[in-house]
Amino acid sequence: MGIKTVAVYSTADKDSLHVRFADEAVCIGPAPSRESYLNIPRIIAAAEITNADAIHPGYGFLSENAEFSKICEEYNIKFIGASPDMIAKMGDKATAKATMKAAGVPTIPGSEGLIDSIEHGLKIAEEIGYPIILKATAGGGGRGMRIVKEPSEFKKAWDDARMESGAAFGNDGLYLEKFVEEPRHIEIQIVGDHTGKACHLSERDCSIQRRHQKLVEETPSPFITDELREAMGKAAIKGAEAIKYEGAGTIEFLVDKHRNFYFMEMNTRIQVEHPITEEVTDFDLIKEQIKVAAGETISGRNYFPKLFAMECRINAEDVAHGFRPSPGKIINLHIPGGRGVRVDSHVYAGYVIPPNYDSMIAKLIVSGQSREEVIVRMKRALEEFVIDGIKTTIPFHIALLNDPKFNEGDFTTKFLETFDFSLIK
Ligand code: MV4
Repeated sequence: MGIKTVAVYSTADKDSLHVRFADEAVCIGPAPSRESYLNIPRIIAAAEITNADAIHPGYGFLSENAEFSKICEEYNIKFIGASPDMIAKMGDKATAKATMKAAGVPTIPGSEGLIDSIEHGLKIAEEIGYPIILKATAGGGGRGMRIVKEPSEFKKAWDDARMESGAAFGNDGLYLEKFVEEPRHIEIQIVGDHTGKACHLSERDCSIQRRHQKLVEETPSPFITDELREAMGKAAIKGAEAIKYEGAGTIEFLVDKHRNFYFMEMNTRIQVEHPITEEVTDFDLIKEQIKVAAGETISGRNYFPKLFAMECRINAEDVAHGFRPSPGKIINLHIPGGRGVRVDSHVYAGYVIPPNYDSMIAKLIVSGQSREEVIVRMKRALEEFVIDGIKTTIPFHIALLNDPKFNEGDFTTKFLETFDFSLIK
């Protein structure tokens, strides 16, 4: 777009590629994120001294922080993301669910808002039937959640979930819903503009997760029919337009084995897995975010892609030892390429992966004409990918892509719970 860029970085990231490639770079503090990437005054100061018009927050750290969005507003720096009110409303999961339900988006049967006592919770659980799940309203990513199979387990689950969410989020509010067994995690990418119009870019299947960390995402979902895609797309747009959502966002759904779908959460940021949607739609989602932030309107049409794409997250982790982090120096690096192969990364040969942050070091994104083509192309790319000096999730991905059930597209969010990791080097 011809826009000049300023990178901010902590001392731990001084050698990262984004720092080298940006037009300017400002160090905002030491490795601990509280003192750098989460330190709002330092980031605002970096924007002010470089005369930045806007801040793109990426997908971690302050990307869904209402306070940061508000402070950017106050300092006349355009936050390329959701408004403070939107972040707050969707960040409170019980409020988000009630908002979507009121808009006519299907939600999982459960409490109307928060539960105020064990007796109250037991009564609702009795009505909807066990198993149920208790969820932290401030949660997300699986923290502060407890499954309750029968009334005798309720009190302990309630106490544990309250304690955990209070400690983790400073908010111990819980809501309750029917527990959906063996669901799929399927999310719809949406983009909205300032006129209140939203469109969708179809779905991503993110069911391949381990401990709430996504490892592989793909589009289209092998489980989704054309009719279901249309219904989920319509529901996502209805939800987005009801809240006048502006920018790129994701509506996450749980899909049960009967292909009923239910709103789960909304992400008010660009996500790690957005490139698979880009590969099948030809949208540059970051460019869309910038255009919408600059006040442009969207085309308004919905996308039902004919192409297929998959992303494997390459993490610096030792799969054979429970995916434990494996930071250190990359001695030798070969990045795969060719038609339909995209690698998004900040690393290079000689780079030292710091132990301070998330262990994702690259995204390998493959596209093609069919799911079968994507899988063979992905296997070829994974085998060509050389990252010497550290352990990575590449051997896991190769094993997964050789799994018959995965090849059939027969998997739910529980798939990796029974996956045999023992043969992976
Ligand atoms: C659920 C569920 C089953 N039933 N809600 C996990 C993270 C949070 N975003 C919501 N999660 C779940 N909510 C009901 N009513 C199962 C999960 C869940 C899950 C969801 C998506 C992807 C992976 C998951 C792994 C375990 C549990």
